[in-house]
Amino acid sequence: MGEVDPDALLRLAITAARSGAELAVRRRAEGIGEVATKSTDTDPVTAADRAVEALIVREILDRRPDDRVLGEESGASRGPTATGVRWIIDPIDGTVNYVYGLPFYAVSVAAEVDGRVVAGVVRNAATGDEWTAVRGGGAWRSGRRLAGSAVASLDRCLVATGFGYAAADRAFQAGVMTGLLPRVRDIRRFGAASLDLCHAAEGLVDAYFERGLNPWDHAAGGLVAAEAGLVVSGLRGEPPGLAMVVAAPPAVHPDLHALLVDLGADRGPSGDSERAS
Ligand code: LIP
Repeated sequence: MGEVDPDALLRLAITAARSGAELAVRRRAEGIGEVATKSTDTDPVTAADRAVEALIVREILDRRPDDRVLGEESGASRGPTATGVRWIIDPIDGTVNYVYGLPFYAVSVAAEVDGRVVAGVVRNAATGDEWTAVRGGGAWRSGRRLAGSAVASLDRCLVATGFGYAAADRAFQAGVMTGLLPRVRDIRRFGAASLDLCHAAEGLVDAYFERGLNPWDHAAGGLVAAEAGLVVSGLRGEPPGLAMVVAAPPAVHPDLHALLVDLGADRGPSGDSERAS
């Protein structure tokens, strides 16, 4: 497999994400139309989710036909990859916000080489805010290098988090909140994991954690957070994944990690099955 240039992958990711974001906004202005559901009755999918993903996949594979794709709506493309490159795509992360018109929904595109994310972009389609990262090249927003929050203690942390679509998951996560809230400054629930991770990378919040995320929710945002100097992990030595994604500055990650372990935050009822696309 020839050498793959992460900067070139990032440029393609940005081009495709911008086209996707433009289409998402245009489709919303034209009227969202029928909203279907997926894993539960409160897990929405719109025709725009599917159209945006199809556009992004087409733009990428037109340029790199031998790559593979994992998309929230279309699932994983089949067969071995001739290039070692796989694109991980969330066409509209924060679909509930998109349906309601809350300006917190994003196109998230990550490029993975031999199983490791090397480039990623998250674009808030409503505001045009865009975060990018290349592994080893730092995290950026509008030409400014990001460095996360300088918070020194957990009790001063503004923590972003999120909840699942299944009532049983939310009941479990509410229990974790009961134990966490007295130990931090406050929480924020914005409704899009990719944006939460980028907000943490920029220090707009101090830390983030969530259970039940799929690769497309955190692949690009996780690289942005890591390249901003945050520790991005699961719990108990696990990598970030379905059981848990935690992102926090090195100064507070150990305490947040320990608290989430104490609260059994990665041991919920049903977060173990990937949401069927
Ligand atoms: C959303 C995540 C969010 C989570 C929601 C949902 P979607 O992804 O970004 O963090 O709390 O439950 O999973 O469904 O909008 O692509």
